[in-house]
Amino acid sequence: MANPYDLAERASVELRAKSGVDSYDIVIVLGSGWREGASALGTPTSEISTSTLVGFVAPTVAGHSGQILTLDVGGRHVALVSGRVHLYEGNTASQVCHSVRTLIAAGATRVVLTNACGGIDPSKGPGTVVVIRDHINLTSTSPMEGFPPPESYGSRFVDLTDLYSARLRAVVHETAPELTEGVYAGFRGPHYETPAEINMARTMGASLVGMSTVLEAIAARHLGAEVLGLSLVSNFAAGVSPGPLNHLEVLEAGQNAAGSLGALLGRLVPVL
Ligand code: 8IG
Repeated sequence: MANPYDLAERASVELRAKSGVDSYDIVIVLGSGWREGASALGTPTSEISTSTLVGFVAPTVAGHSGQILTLDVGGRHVALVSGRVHLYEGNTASQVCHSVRTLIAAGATRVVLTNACGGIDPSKGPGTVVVIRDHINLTSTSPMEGFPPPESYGSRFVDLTDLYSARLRAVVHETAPELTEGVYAGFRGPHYETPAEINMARTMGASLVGMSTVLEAIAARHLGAEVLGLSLVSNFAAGVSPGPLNHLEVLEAGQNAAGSLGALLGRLVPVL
């Protein structure tokens, strides 16, 4: 097993050489549903396949290689990561966090994690975007398990009291006052939850459930970045609405929301 911090450092050197951008400002990890809308941010100055960078594993979604798109948005150097990888694909926590660590090593100080998720709160139905206020990590793992971080990267331990940056959340609420906040429960998946598990998550204070984001958020905070989490509710979680979950509905919610997600990112990026 390679040291994940060294791997990210090496990948960042490769990325900067290929993109010609010496220091990034913002990285946006695109969850399902968010990729289509992201074209609203402008035309990329480079598109790099993650298969050409050290340490990246390929997403298992058929026909999609991972990509890092570089864009200039109002003078900010922005990286869009498409083709996120998950624990449920058989990856380690370090592999899941490699893109975030690589972009932070390449200078990014703000990390925007987007996802599609299930909604526990009946007032936040499919199509609603929610700002993540906090999370509950139910994956039973941590991206910081294993190798101790290099000394320059700070402690082996990290305080998560302000994991989802209060500053960035305030900026979002100023720019997009229609958005509410919620607590995201991160499960391993890939099965959806039982109604009893959704009851558990609700009782614990969660209003959103998903299979991504929590590990990347921890890894980013550990490396000193500010974290913003944006969830697109794509379905009601198990037991919240009477019927079963339908994967087609999930995909449809993403397609229907694409335009508004892109517009939202376009408003937010210049002020983050
Ligand atoms: I989209 O209902 C989407 N992702 N765990 N539960 C979990 N992940 C999800 C769900 C859901 N919907």
